[in-house]
Amino acid sequence: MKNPSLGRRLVRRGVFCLVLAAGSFGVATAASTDALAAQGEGALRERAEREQALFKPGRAFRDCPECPEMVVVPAGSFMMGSPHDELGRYEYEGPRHRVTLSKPFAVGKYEVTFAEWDACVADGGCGGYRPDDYGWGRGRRPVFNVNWHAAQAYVNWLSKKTGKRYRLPSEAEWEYAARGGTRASRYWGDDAFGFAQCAHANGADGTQKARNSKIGEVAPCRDGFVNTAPAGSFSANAFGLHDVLGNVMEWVEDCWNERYVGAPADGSAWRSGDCSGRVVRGGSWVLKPWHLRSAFRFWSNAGRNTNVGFRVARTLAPRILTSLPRRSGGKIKAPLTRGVGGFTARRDGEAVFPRPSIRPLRAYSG
Ligand SMILES: [Ca+2]
Ligand SMILES: [Ca+2]
Repeated sequence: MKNPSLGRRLVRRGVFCLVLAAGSFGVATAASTDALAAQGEGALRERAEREQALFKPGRAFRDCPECPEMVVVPAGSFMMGSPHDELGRYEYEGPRHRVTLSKPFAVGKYEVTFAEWDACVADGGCGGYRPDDYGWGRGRRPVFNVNWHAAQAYVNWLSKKTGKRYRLPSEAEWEYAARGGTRASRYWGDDAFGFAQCAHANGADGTQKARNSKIGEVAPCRDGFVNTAPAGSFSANAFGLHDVLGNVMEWVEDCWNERYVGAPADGSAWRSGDCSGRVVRGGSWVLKPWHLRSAFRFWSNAGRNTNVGFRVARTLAPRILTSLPRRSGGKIKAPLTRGVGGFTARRDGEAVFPRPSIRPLRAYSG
């Protein structure tokens, strides 16, 4: 990376090998009858109601049997980064700044597991790559040995499979989701020395120390896991998300920047900076208590290692509706859709509607 002093600082702080070696909108032309018009309107309203129900904050859902379970996170505003007096903070967690997410979005309830990854491979996705679990177990353990590009392959597979817009969370979305509305350094409070950590997150702990007395400082408790833990072994935060802190660090979309100066304030990913390194968040099973904080951030390059996995995010397209199908030339043009609402999502997360006959209605309240 471009900043060797940063690496040295981290090594001094004990991050050790965190070098982290790593629709077809077919438009049907229906008969011009009032009955069909009413039918079209009713179908659209029904779809809108389904979307509305789906987007209720806190709701968990799954887009396919093999897909990760998702949770709807509400729109909101928060202060990103750590305050100067937060114990264990790094300079690159500042300056603290306000970020406003104007729309709800969905994020994985858990880190992506080996079982979920293997389903991608079995379905012909993920480049056929089968990451080594080092004998720790697959199943519900979080996948690791996946670099940022591999994570992209997974979300692309999910998007293709479901027709939904799956992606990595932006760094801002990740921190907002991890905080779950809290301002403390961790979602369970300001637990600077990790006394309460073992009930909430899998980090370096007494269990690990018992196995290897040479490791340095650990949380003064036992969480029961020497390395990774099956997803959901620890408590959820207020948004219903598990393992945001600890277990494996999580890739986000953003390029690395040493400071938040110039960072997006709208929750979007920061796609400029040093893009040879991508941001990882949350600390891991091997990291010290001061790394398991909502504001802690670091980067990794294209390497693979046991520290880093990911969780997915999903754009929730705006609720549709409501202009009725427009009559045109004595015809009613009604969309035949593959997905709810009949829109696709662009890369920037905006919905794209197939025809001007339906206008998106920004139904979110910030
Ligand atoms: Ca542990
Ligand atoms: Ca994690």
